[in-house]
Amino acid sequence: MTKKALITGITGQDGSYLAEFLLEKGYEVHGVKRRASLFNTGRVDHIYEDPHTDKARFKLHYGDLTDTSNLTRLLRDIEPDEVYNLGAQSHVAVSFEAPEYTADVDATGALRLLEAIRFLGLEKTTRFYQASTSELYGLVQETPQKETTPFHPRSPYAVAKLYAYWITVNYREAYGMYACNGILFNHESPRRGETFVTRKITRGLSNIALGLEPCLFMGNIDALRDWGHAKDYVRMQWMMLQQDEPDDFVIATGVQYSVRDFIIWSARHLGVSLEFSGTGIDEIATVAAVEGDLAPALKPGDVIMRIDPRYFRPAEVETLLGDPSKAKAVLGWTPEITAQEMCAEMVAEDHKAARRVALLREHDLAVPFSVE
Ligand code: NDP
Ligand code: GDR
Repeated sequence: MTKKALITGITGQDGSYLAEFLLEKGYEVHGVKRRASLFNTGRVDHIYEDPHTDKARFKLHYGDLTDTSNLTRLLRDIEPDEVYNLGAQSHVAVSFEAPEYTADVDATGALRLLEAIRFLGLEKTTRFYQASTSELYGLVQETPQKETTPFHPRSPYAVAKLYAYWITVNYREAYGMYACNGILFNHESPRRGETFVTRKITRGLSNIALGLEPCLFMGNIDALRDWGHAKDYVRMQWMMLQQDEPDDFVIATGVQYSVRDFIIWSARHLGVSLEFSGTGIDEIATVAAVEGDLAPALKPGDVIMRIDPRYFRPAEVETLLGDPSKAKAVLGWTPEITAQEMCAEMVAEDHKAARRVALLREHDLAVPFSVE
């Protein structure tokens, strides 16, 4: 029998990799996409299948985590074997601007799905994955962080995700549901949203290297993160739903770097070495040397990074470092792609995209281009 999966957040970074992964495993994959005034399926267009053929195994449905009747109807019609709840207002800084919406989607959204599964009598047949997060640890109580480390969330996003974490545990305990939390540390890829720090850096520096942008404006570059690759992490999301008993797992690499490190690597992949000077909000990064031909717009002495306090958060998560021992011992999972390899891949992709824009401009062909 073909297994059926329902993915919320299928148009996002993880949703797109997970959909690819499950299709390769032979699943019929259903995804929830939001109505938007512009196309928002860019990350999954390459796996789109014509719904007019009987054979299509990839199906998109309009929906929203704030809409109970929509979610209930989808679950009733699809009767999925596995539900992956990846949909979220996932930006920590934005959650301070839109806290109530973030709670509605990220906290109550998880409850809506769990309750719909139960209401429809699917609680013994449908397995549920909740996209939990290292942001739960926030003000860290123990390093490295593992499944037993106490939580101390530091943003409306993290507080909403704390509710989602516990309601998942609660439905497992109360109704015997196969429901799991993956406590995932930061994971990135060339498909990462443009306003998360890694992608902002790889995209911004690629644009600067080609003269499309003057300077990168950053927030707290001393923040420390445990960065993995999204491809490695979606594999683990699936593995978590294939066990005999449901459980919660930390997914991380166990290695930590600073945002400043990520800036240095990204510049290096463009043949640019940097010098940092100044402190606090006066810190800047200046080009020390340029090698090769990837950064024709740059020369020694150019300032390509400044601090803009606009990007500081009302409460910051300064440091995160995960201990993935349990995932390794129980599931045999280890990440295959290092943070440095991932950075190289992201820079290569963003530099390619920047070259396309530069070329079109050179020939006086206007293209839509936005800078954040
Ligand atoms: P993205 O921001 O790339 O994707 C989020 C997805 O959720 C998008 O498909 C988005 O749709 C969708 N979405 C947003 N609001 C709603 C809503 N109201 N109803 C339905 N869908 C909605 O996130 P990632 O792929 O990076 O992350 C996936 C999940 O994992 C998220 O829940 C995130 O919080 C969590 N997580 C991510 C980590 C990471 O480092 N990437 C680490 C730990 C947890 P649209 O495309 O229309 O905006
Ligand atoms: P995070 O990711 O908040 O950890 O949440 P993000 O990449 O946004 O920030 C990481 C760290 O970098 C610092 N930072 C900046 N961040 C952004 N976005 N822009 C900047 O200019 C900037 N300068 C410095 C931040 O302050 C922070 O310390 C991500 C999301 O994917 C969540 O959904 C997920 O749950 C967690 O990772 C684990």
